[in-house]
Amino acid sequence: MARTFSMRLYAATYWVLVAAFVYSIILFILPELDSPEAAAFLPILAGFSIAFAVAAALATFWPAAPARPRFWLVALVPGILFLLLNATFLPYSLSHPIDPGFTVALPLVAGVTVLVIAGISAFREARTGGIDRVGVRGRILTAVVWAAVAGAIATSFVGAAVGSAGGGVAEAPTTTGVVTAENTKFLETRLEMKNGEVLGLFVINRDGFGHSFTIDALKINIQLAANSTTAVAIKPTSAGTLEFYCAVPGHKEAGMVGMIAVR
Ligand SMILES: [Cu+2]
Repeated sequence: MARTFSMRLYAATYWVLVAAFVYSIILFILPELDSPEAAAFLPILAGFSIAFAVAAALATFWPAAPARPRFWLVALVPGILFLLLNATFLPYSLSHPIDPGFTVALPLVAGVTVLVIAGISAFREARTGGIDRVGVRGRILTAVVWAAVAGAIATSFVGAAVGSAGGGVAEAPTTTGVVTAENTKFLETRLEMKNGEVLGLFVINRDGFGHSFTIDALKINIQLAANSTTAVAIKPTSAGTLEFYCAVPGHKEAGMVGMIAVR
């Protein structure tokens, strides 16, 4: 029995996900192995990469696969499982295209969605003797979906290269300071300034992944691209303490939080 369009789409999508995983391991995990967070994530990501590769290989090469309806559903499990495991991080990554996580999160969500649709279609086709159910419209729709995903990823690369600004005030600093993000921690956690001053802060991100520099009280929320330096001008509205932190889920708890004492 020949493979239908859904079955070939299913196999191709799994290969794309394997490629995205290998990409993220090489780019985000291997350079950061000295951080416990990255080291803990490596076996999980490697394990899922292998499971995805096995599913992709069976969907591509196993001669009996087109005649086994249940295979197409069972092989969905690793994809859906990985999506569920990352459910808490995905909204942040998807809404922050400047974050390198976006380059992984978008193909992951789009890929698993396509997998589920193609898997159900392949299941029905395998049950009914391998008759191709996807017409020209379905194929055009598939091409449009993948073109949109590719376009969004390309845009995020351009955005990351251009860097991001925003937040802070458009005034010349009267004093300066530095905050460094390294291994998902802010190295400087106590800064001081006088009320009425404008603090010109250089925020250095030494990590190979994105962070944010966020001060809720001043409505400052700046995305820090991987290995970048971002300048922000801070003008407090009153004396007191300003909390700054990274808004990426889990990072504040990991140590990305500090205070600016305004006297
Ligand atoms: Cu962070």
